[in-house]
Amino acid sequence: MDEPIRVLAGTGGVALGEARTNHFGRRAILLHREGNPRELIALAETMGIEIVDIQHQKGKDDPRTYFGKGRMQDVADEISASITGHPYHGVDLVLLHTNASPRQLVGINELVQVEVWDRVRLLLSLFISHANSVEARTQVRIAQLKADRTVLSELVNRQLTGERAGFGGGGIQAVQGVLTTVSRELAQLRKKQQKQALARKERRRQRTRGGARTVGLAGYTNAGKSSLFSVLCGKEVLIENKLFSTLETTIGRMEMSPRVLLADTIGFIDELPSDLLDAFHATLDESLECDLLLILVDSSDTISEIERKLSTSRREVLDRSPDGIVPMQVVLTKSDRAESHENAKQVISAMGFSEPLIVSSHTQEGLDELRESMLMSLFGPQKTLIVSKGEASERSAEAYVSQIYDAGIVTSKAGYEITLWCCNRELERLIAKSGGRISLK
Ligand SMILES: Nc1nc2c(ncn2[C@@H]2O[C@H](COP(=O)(O)OP(=O)(O)OP(=O)(O)O)[C@@H](O)[C@H]2O)c(=O)[nH]1
Ligand SMILES: [Mg+2]
Repeated sequence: MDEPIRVLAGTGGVALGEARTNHFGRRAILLHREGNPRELIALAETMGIEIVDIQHQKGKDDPRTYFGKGRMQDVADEISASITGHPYHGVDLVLLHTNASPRQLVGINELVQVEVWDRVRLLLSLFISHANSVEARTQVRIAQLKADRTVLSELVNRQLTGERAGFGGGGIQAVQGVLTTVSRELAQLRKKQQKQALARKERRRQRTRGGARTVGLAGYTNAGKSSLFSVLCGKEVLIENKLFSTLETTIGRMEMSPRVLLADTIGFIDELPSDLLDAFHATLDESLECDLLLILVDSSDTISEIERKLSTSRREVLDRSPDGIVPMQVVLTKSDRAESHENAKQVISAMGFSEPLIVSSHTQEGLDELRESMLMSLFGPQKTLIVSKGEASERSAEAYVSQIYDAGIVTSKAGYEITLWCCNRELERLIAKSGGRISLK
């Protein structure tokens, strides 16, 4: 494949140097108008970016420069005049607490002359630095190129309307050339993504052929999905106190219940443009197309955060489940960090969910109840089967016992009485094929 094109969405141009993937230690100023910028600050901190100043302006967005032009010029002057010792010294990034239009990104960049990221560009850069598998990189690159294309089109537009002088030596042709290359790379990446999605589908078909059931773990980013996955499956996955540590789906078998598959996946976040989330649809679908969906909520969050994050998770799940709704169960995680769960329970029930389960992956509190509730939802109540000894000439009872072990999850055995979790269809098949040797107690 050709050398990847160096475009930095939001800089208002084609970046000539190395495309950066590590932003640790960068200094930024944050501009915001409405809403609470806390989540944006957490995203920047996750990447090791230091926010040296937060500026606020009331009122409506300026369609060209987000802040009013005069105020933005003041910001630009301060950045360019800053000397050693000034808080703005070394600032090479302006963050906007909004999903900005390409026009605003380019307009601000022209004034401040440093990189400009809105929420989408910040998330993209975060995804790029966390993508460490071929599939995640393909997904993120698609999202990045789509975002870059809008900025490039804005540049072409400005040059055509005479708002901006030609870019670099090549002027408009250079930018149009890059646009063509971006479109070509996007087409190649989409093909690659389709192949990856097909391979995922095939793997899923093979896994579930033997009657395995899948439980998806969904929830806001940092809710504790990977931690729960790891403790239930005994399989190591990346767990970090960072937003978007996980970018793709990992499947594991639940310990002691190999017929239950768990799917850990990328988390949700508010106001993620659907274009961006669409880039992850193959990986997300793998965990959302399941028999039971656990929606994880961090119980150590404030009540209003719990409500906001749960409603975002629900909306994203429903938007992505056009073929009908999978049973959902809310799970309050990190119970060791919350003093009381009563208010959280009330909010969750007011949102129409059934009583949440409460767990801690760290102390293991509530895990047995969670496993039991998952099995109940997947297979219905446990059943007890009796294997008759039969005549001496007949097949040994042990052979039937072993068939029962293959068909479900056995929880106890007393002589030839066996109690297990097993779906009704499988149970009926087992009994019908046993010629009267297996019966329900
Ligand atoms: N105290 C406590 N911390 C927990 C628990 N479960 C998870 N954490 C912490 O919460 C942070 C996020 O956990 P992850 O399991 O990576 O969360 P995630 O939902 O997979 O996050 P992303 O993949 O980034 O969306 C980590 O620092 C975990 O150690 C828990 O039961 N108790
Ligand atoms: Mg994770």
